[in-house]
Amino acid sequence: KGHPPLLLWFTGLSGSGKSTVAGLLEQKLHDEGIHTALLDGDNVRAGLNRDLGLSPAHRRENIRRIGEVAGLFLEAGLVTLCAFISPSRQERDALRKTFGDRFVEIHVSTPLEVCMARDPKGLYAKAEKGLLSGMTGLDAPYEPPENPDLAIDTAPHPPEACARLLFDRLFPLLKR
Ligand code: GGZ
Repeated sequence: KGHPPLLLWFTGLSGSGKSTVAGLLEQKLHDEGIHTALLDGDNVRAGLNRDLGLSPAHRRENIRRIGEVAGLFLEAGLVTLCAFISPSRQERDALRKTFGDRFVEIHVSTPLEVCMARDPKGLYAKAEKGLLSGMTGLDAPYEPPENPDLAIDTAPHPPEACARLLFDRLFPLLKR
């Protein structure tokens, strides 16, 4: 009985749909009796990491701390979903090194133009007006994964369909 702990790591641009799809996937896993935890910008940057901004050093520290928390959740046996831009390949590769086969990298590969059109928080518009600097994808780097375990573009499909697709790929890994 039970299932192996996994770290489902969502990486992608702001507005790519990471949190939305991760949240829907979590519900589906939960419906199958799988114990989960979800970490994303909304619950981590408001509390644990509220002292951190968006400079390269702070983004690194953000991801480092999240990796530590994820490690504790894995030890507790949870399937842990993390949804952060995590723009740096080096940091994501470090997570893979730490967690080995338990680390599942999911690239939410929605194109920048689509993210910019969505612009749910108005950040891209602000950045284009010169009111915000260091916006990922514009004047701050995003390094896409070279070999993600899974990739999903949320432009052509609604979030629910994206979550279903990921669920169908991931659920077999959880049966032992
Ligand atoms: C990127 C920014 C920026 C800049 C504020 N660049 O999509 P959101 O709004 O809701 O989530 C983003 C969040 C960045 O959080 P992460 O912890 O995922 O980033 S990282 O992994 O790089 O540490 C975005 C908002 O903050 N935001 N300014 N300049 N996103």
